[in-house]
Amino acid sequence: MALTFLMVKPDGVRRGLVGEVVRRVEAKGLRLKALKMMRVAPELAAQHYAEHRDKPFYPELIRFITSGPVVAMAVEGREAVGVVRALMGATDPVKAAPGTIRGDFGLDLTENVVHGSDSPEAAAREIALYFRAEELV
Ligand code: 3AN
Repeated sequence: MALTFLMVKPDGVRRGLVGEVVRRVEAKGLRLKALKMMRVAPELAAQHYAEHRDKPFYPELIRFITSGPVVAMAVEGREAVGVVRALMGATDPVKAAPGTIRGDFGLDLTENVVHGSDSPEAAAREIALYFRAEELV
């Protein structure tokens, strides 16, 4: 079974969309292996977004992800990485198809409700950043 990392970002938590995101994940048939609400410290944010360090939007990314509580999840299922990306929709909510999380609930490119790993390698790295092994059930 494949594993992926999914986060409801601060805008999604603020707007009360945690239940909606979890509902869609579970309704699809994916299984929650871990879930917690937490704040992302600046050091963790820098590790999470290391690949974007040189992008012009990096400071905004760090400011936003540390701006309020998030809900982090480890999600298991067949082809979980691609399935969760499909549930999320395109990075830019303007382009995200209706029926996807970003398509239904977002308009802003930075405040785009959710984050999901983009490869199995990223998923393993991100799950290890956010969870200790004994937190995965
Ligand atoms: P995704 O979250 O779909 O994997 P990435 O990994 O390319 O997208 O980008 C990480 C985050 O950076 C996005 N979720 C989005 O919030 C932000 N982002 C990506 N591209 C831009 C951009 N051109 N301008 C502002 N923010 C961006």
